[in-house]
Amino acid sequence: MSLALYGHPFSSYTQKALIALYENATPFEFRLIGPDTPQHVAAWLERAPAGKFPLLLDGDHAVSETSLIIEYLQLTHPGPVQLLPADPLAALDVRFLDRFLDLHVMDAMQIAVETKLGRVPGTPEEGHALARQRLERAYSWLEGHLAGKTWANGDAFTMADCGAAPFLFYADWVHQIPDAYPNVRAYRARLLAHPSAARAVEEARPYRHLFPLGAPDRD
Ligand SMILES: N[C@@H](CCC(=O)N[C@@H](CS)C(=O)NCC(=O)O)C(=O)O
Repeated sequence: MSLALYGHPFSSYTQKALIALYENATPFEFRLIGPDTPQHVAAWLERAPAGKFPLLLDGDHAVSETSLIIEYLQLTHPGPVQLLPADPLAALDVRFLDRFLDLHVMDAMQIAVETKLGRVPGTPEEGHALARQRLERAYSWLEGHLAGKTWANGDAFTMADCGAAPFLFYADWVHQIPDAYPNVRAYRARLLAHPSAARAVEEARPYRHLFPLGAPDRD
């Protein structure tokens, strides 16, 4: 079946799915969700249970939630790069890291964005302060965890790294990773130099001005 991904290049979750697709050179059609493509918006909304993107369409079968999209791709369109280890316990470690990065890096970063956009209660200053506090805690844990590792789970690039690239990319814009966390800084730099992640982040460059807190002039 042919694959289509509905999303937007600027969206960190879209980038997470794109990185998985690029990593295995999986053929797919990208269907941009935007004002110029109402047909894609309609097709996506019809199938997205919570109105979130990205959404993967495999023929008539729709898959939401990026972690599940990546797991689905591995099951149905496996490539040379195994984004989840075959060993179930090792796969659990990757799923934990994927959750940690999503819930404690991405969600923390989003607090600053959501308060700035007025989508949740609180002032932008309060939101930014809370985001910084939570990101500091996440960076601190990651600093110890990443010691001696190339990627989040060790030597192999996994599903956790697909999310880590866009999440740490934007998190650093909200709360710049302090010098006290050299492992996290080096990991972010390695991610941004990794071809699949570099491609996804580069494709978002034309949209950076949309970042509501103002886009810092750094990658
Ligand atoms: N847990 C979801 C999160 C998806 C998500 O929040 N996507 C954002 C774009 S980055 C979105 O759809 N935002 C639109 C909205 O919340 O209205 C996943 O992993 O796919």
